[in-house]
Amino acid sequence: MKLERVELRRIDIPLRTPFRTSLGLELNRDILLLRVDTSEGSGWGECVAMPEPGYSEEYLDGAAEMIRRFLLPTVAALDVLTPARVAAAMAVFPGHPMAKATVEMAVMDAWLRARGTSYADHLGGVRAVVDCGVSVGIADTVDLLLAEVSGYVDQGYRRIKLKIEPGWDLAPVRAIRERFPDVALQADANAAYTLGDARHLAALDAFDLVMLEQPLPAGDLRDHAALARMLRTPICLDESIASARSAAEAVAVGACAIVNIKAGRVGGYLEARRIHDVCVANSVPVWCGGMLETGLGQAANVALAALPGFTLPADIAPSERYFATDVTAPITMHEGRIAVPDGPGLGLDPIPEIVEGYTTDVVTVTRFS
Ligand code: NPG
Repeated sequence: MKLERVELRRIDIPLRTPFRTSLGLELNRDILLLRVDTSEGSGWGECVAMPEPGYSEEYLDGAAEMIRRFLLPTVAALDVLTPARVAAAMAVFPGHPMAKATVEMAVMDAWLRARGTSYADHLGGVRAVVDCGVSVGIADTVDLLLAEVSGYVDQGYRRIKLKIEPGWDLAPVRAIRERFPDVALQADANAAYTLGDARHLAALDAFDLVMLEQPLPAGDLRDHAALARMLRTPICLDESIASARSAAEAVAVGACAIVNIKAGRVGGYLEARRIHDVCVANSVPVWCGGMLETGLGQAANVALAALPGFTLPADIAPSERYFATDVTAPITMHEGRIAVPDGPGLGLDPIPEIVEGYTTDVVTVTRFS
């Protein structure tokens, strides 16, 4: 399989509900979709970088530039394209995991479609359905949050995750726990605290959380380990885990008891699977994170979440949670679960007219060097 033509397509697809995190990001979804045409057919990738750096140093224009100038020429120079070879070739460049994951995702889709194999089968999925959790952004008031979360509980989500930050933590968590004593509840700080906040964060222990996600900055493994010793609530890491190697280190130093796996954060689905394997070997439960993806990214995430070590509900929700009209046939949830696609590749196709309607820019590349 050889690379023949690539399309970098920017779409502007409004989110139905504004999503605010401790990063101060009010996100509208300006998204980069990558279409690769190869000698054996086409595939799609989706870049999870946001328009601005914040969650990590990557941002959308930078990722697009990285893909176009450096990753595509490297991949096009390969005589035989396989997902593993593509990932290995891109590894000569340090960093840029979201850019790399986009290219790997598209090549893997094309390669699997040509072989009639689904993403889930290729990655080693064992489940036909995955449990959905919902991630709830910071609200203006606790009453508004209660109303929003009530809706999600009624829709059947199997876990609620609340975004927290200094000034928006104990009160919203307490209110949700009092109203919904039995719901599986967790909090995500997106690195908004320091170890000096340990006593304050320990007050979350009263609310029986499944986990506290990424309380401290990404590089602070030692501080996370110290915090973990002071809290009963299990610590989960997201931003800190960049690779299977860093997952092994975080677990070894006691920085986390649970790992959030996002392919975009770690450079692709193959590295995501290796993190899963390291965690399973260490009896550390994992779950699949989300970055407000369209149906394309969600399809790949659902496939990943079908692996055996993904024992906690994912940040994976039906299309209607995110967009009035998704770029694929809508992903639907039944009794808090989403079915793992079983068609070749991603198992879902972008709908051309819908994608066209959202498109703000297309760059086509046919000569790679
Ligand atoms: O995809 O349902 C979803 C959203 C999950 O909360 C979510 N993502 O920190 O994990 C995160 C967060 C995020 C989204 C962070 C967008 C940055 C940008």
